[in-house]
Amino acid sequence: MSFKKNFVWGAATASYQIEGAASKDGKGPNIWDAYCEIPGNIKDGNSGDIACDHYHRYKEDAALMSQIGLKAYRFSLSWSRILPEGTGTINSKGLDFYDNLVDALLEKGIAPYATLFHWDLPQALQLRGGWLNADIPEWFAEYTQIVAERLSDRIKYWFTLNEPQCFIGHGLLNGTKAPGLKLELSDVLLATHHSLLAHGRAVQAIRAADASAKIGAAPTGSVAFPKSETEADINAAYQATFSVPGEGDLNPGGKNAWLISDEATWNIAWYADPIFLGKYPEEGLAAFGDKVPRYTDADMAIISQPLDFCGINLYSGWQVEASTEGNRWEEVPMPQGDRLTAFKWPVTPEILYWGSRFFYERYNKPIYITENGMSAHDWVDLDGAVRDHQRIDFVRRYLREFRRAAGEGIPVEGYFLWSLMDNFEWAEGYRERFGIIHVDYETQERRLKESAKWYATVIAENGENL
Ligand code: GCO
Repeated sequence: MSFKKNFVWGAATASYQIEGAASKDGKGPNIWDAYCEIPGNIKDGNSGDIACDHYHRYKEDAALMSQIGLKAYRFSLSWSRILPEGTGTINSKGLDFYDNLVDALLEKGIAPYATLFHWDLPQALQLRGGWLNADIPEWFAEYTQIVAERLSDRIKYWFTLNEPQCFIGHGLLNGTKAPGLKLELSDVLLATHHSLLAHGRAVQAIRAADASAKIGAAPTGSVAFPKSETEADINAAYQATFSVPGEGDLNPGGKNAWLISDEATWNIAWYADPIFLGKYPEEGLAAFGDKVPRYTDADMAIISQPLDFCGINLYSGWQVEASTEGNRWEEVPMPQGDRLTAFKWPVTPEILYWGSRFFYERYNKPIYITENGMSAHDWVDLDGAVRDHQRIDFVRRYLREFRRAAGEGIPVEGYFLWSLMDNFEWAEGYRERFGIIHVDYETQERRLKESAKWYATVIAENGENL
């Protein structure tokens, strides 16, 4: 009852969070470069200008990955490094960087898993309306085609968009992430629709370059898990996981109280149902009413291009039970003083089992956990070690739940720990450390934390002794 033999043990990062070299070698500015310049947006006035300087240190980083024994590395490509204006002229040095990175990984026997978009939209495209512009699916297809034509001989696994819930919900609705807009719901839903079309057009572009490519999406979400394993509670948790709260539906049932309380678009089904099932969820259509943009069957056909797997970024969830009062579920508050990460996110390992099970039930695709991990108050001890025992315990508990899913026959393909290294945590700047590799931002010195050494053992034993 364990992980399959060729289970993919990996770690993940994203371009803006680690690369640095913000204006090096012809890279164009992206919305995060612009957002970070505005005082007050980022803690301590920080930015990703230098970050982990991965752009110059990728070889060293690939060597560290190899030391940990990673089988795979999930990274994202910076659109404006490759196309400084978002479309048109290609910056060949930008493309070379990813070419070299992929070669460095393959040399070490590490499979590259590429994410095409992890939030860093070219600023030039933002100035043309960004996700609100109906041309953006074509812009994204153009960029994807360039990347796929150059790299699909060596990259065999692709993700299109990382967490549209975040770059739309946080970026365009509540304005807490770049580009920091607070749009009307109808505009947000239009941007969402364009992002789904962009996903579909990218899938087509990758398949055109390489018919054997394996492609998935990487949405996120807050999975609900049942208080008990009765049918009623399990059903309540499933319903809660895929529900679509309506506009003004503040914090329904306490949902996501820990994360976001007022986002109509923070949910799984509105993004994932069109992709995997070819339709928006009825509940959302009813809740959003005439705010939903007009769309056609042809749109839905593009959006629901066949995929090979389902990736999910899972960090924290919420517990529910069947309701006795006519609601579909009740949230069960976590005990006072329960485990929280440094970011104050509840530790809820159950979601790796229930998330995999629910996503597989609903979408019927092999599952990758594309991100999971925690920020902790890590520092270098006097003797030079970084003893992040809470991260070890966290990952261990989550992986045990994931192993349960594997044992029950759910096709779980792989796990990407977030993150390979400490990095720029968006509006939090450098305060939240998620890495299994410690980064000293003054010297750029890397140091394996205890968790990296522990993870190396887990990988070597294929998760047998968790
Ligand atoms: C996300 C992103 C990552 C974050 C990580 C920790 O999930 O928000 O994919 O870029 O850094 O999740 O917050």
